[in-house]
Amino acid sequence: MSDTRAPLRVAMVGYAFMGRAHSQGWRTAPRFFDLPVDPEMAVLVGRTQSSAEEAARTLGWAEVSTDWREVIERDDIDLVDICTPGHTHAEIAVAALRAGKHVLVEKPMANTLAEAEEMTRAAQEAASNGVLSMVGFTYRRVPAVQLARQLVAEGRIGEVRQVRAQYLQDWLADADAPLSWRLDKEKAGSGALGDIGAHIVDLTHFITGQRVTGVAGMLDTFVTERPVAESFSGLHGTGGSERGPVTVDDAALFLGRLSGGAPATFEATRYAWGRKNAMRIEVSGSTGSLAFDFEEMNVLSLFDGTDDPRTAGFRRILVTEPDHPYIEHWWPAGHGLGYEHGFTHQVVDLCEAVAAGEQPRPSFEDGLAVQRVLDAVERSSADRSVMTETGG
Ligand code: SOE
Repeated sequence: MSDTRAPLRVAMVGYAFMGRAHSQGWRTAPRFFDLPVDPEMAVLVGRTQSSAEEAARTLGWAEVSTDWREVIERDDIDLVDICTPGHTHAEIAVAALRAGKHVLVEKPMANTLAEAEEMTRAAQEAASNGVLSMVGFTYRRVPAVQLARQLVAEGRIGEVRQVRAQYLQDWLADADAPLSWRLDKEKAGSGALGDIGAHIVDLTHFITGQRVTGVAGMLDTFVTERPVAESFSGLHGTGGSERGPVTVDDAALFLGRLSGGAPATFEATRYAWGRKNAMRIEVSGSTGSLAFDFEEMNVLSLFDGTDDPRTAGFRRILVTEPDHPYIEHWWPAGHGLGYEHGFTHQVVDLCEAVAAGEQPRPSFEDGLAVQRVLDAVERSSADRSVMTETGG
């Protein structure tokens, strides 16, 4: 039977860690979900022809190019997926939107607030011509996170009183872990703040349905020089004797106030020995609490404060039932999902939005809301006056 669905011809720029994760999403989504469009992994764009060709072969892209400007002008491309370091996001995204291509951009959407504002303006203009855009905050697409949002919206924990959000990793805890673009302010914009702090800000916005309206922040850099990388892949590499400067924060801690009035605490660090990808959020409400930790990503914990105190306790919900978000398309209950599934769900949701001509979320406006928080944390940290001296 012939496929009557419209093709969605994708060009992806970048093919390192995030590019591999996005490729997995594009390949897998049509195999497990009944998509309303037919995504085609058309062109992979990289800086070097031979490396791009090798990546395209491994990841399953039909063609390669070393010129994103030429690719975004092509009539046979519908969507541009941007998986490059942050300093290139704004230029590629704005140009692609103006060329009439839908855009998916990795988080954080930009390196600066000004870039994020420019991107949002371009997205709003493009939307009036039916051109859509989305930011890749993939953790929104973890089933347990979706369930948390549903339960908060249904009032299962009452009014949101407090949020505790942490993102703890340890891939930089070793002072000899080598430099990469993620440690270079020119390329990454910021360190733990934008790389992983952005995720917990977005998650707080998503789960509570509220925005962070004010912050008091502290940024710290513990290791100011590191070995220059001789080889690097994903988050790890080897360095030689030459050392270079680290120009971003290693840890970002901040207090926030949510639009509904609740206080929130945030901690993003790549220095928490033993914590590999502990993205945690706990929301305490007026009648109960919810807790999530990505290191146990198939679980959501719910405490109902109205339960009989003799038997009350955190209920450990295994979010693998067919009734849970996205799960009916996967494995039988208890078989569980992993990191890559968020990227597949992202493709599913994006394809559905494109087919319906509806704004996908997180929109560039949602990404801008996160960027405003990151920017405010940087300003707050630079302004030491937010610290009240103890005299001790
Ligand atoms: C590195 O800290 C990183 O790869 C982030 O950049 C990703 O967004 C996160 O999903 C995993 O950790």
